[in-house]
Amino acid sequence: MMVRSASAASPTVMKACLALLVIVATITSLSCIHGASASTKALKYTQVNNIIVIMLENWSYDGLFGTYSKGNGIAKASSEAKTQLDDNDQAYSTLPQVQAGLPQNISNGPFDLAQYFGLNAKTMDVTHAFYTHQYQMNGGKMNKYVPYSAAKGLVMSYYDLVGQGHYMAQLAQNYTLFDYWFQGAFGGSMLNHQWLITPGCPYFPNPPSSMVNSISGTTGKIIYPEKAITPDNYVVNTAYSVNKPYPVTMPPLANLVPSQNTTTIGDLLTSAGISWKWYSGGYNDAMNGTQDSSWQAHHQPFVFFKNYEVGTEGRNHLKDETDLFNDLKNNQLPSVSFYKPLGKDNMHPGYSTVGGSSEEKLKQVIEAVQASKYWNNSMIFITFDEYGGRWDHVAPPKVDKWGPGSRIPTIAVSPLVKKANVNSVYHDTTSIMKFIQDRFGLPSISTRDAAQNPLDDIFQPIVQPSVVTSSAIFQPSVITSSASTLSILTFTALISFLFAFITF
Ligand SMILES: *[C@@H]1O[C@H](CO)[C@@H](O)[C@H](O)[C@H]1NC(C)=O
Ligand SMILES: *[C@@H]1O[C@H](CO)[C@@H](O)[C@H](O)[C@H]1NC(C)=O
Ligand SMILES: *[C@@H]1O[C@H](CO)[C@@H](O)[C@H](O)[C@H]1NC(C)=O
Ligand SMILES: *[C@@H]1O[C@H](CO)[C@@H](O)[C@H](O)[C@H]1NC(C)=O
Ligand SMILES: *[C@@H]1O[C@H](CO)[C@@H](O)[C@H](O)[C@H]1NC(C)=O
Ligand SMILES: CC(=O)N[C@@H]1CO[C@H](CO)[C@@H](O)[C@@H]1O
Repeated sequence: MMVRSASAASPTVMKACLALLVIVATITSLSCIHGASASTKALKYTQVNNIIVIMLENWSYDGLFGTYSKGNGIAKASSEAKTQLDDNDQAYSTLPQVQAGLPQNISNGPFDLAQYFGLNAKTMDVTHAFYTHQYQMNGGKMNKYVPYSAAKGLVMSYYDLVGQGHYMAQLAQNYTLFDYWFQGAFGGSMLNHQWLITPGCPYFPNPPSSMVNSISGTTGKIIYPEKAITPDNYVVNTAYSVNKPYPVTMPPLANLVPSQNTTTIGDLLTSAGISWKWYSGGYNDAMNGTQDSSWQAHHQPFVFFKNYEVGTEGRNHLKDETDLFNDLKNNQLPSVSFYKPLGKDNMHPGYSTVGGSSEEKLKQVIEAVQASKYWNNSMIFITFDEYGGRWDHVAPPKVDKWGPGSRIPTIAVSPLVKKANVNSVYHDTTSIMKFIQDRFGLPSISTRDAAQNPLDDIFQPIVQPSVVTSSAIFQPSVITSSASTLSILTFTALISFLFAFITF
């Protein structure tokens, strides 16, 4: 502004003004350099206008990315973690198999499933539940997955997703993949969808006793079969809300979880006046009572909460997948979007595949964002709810009694993130709410998200403060280090000052 209005003045006055401006800019930038980390961090976050979170289903990190040489994969697993023990703590000679089509002579250890089943094949669902998961990890040795799974040796299988050229693997290679990112809580899908929106478990006062686990006094473990609720009434395994839309198969009414009243990330966004939506494949049909057979009501975390009951203001935030594509097309994407594909498109073993319609749906969404006006300032997180019962070799850090559980694949896709990058800082599902909080200046909800590591280290090096770069005097491109900023500025200021002085 100042530079432009000066154009009417005499050249001498203009040069003097320019010189003065440069000096001011230099001093300003010097003070910025002193406070560099804080201001640069804030700048990184404010580049992001739209956050899009895509949650897929039931695969561990090693299950999909264990062969990617840039990350901490299967090649780095200890033989203790690779060698599965049976009920009597003896190593299996070969993996016992119950999946039709898998031979009984596969060696005890991870194996490439593509030798038997391609990416478009459906294999059985694999046991994964809150307590069982902890027993499988065996105090961090990661060697009891097979005896604690109904799918037996199948849990040791993986796909070489990078080698297969899968679309998601390309994204992982092109943008930032996390190789030390864990599911927020132990166990399965219901709970980890909850942990995406709030760091805590649903509470069910006075639940039916048939739903409550009891702990054996002798082993200290649960008495099988594993049920949905802890002895102190927290819902940790699959259960359904009293609120619509209901599951395909309706459980007894007494088993439905009452509306929850704890704070979610949605509540924080709403209070701050920041737009957001949760989009799901199959939502409209499910609300109409014509659910797709692969509709999963327990993958709809907001539905469990009082603020999002049918008829509330909050319910307007819950939308169908078709609305996501329309909002992108019509330039109406909210600041924060969550996207949950329908069961058949979510990569979940048993009713979905890693290739086929799941891969295609992911591609459609990413390409729709890339084609929209939002892409340049967007941050897309592709993550998984949980490990799906599959082996992973990395023991999670011990944080609290709920988790975190196994490593899951997570990818940050954005023109703003480092390219071909692998991030190895500890993160879990709650890192996504942490990112949303950091971007929009929202408070944390509990100690878990409060203590979570920030994600500012995934950004590419950034252009320095706009007070410097918007000046018409110099057009620095990307300045990556404070040292070079300082020397360029000082040099330019000296030359300008000298030049102005001579002209006087
Ligand atoms: C398992 O047995 C089959 C048939 O005898 C053989 O072709 C295959 O190589 C064996 N696989 C392993 C991993 O030993
Ligand atoms: C990843 O980058 C490669 C090389 O630039 C490109 O050919 C490929 O289309 C990209 N894929 C995706 C999904 O971004
Ligand atoms: C929230 O739910 C809990 C558990 O059901 C209940 O004890 C508490 O009174 C509720 N709080 C509010 C403010 O409704
Ligand atoms: C219900 O069905 C109608 C007709 O297919 C559709 O227009 C509507 O969006 C559906 N969903 C809801 C929530 O009403
Ligand atoms: C996004 O950035 C690219 C490259 O900097 C630029 O060419 C394009 O115009 C930008 N798109 C929008 C919608 O701003
Ligand atoms: C269970 C499973 O393997 N598949 C998905 C993923 O997890 C949830 C619960 O853990 C299942 O209900 C869902 O079918």
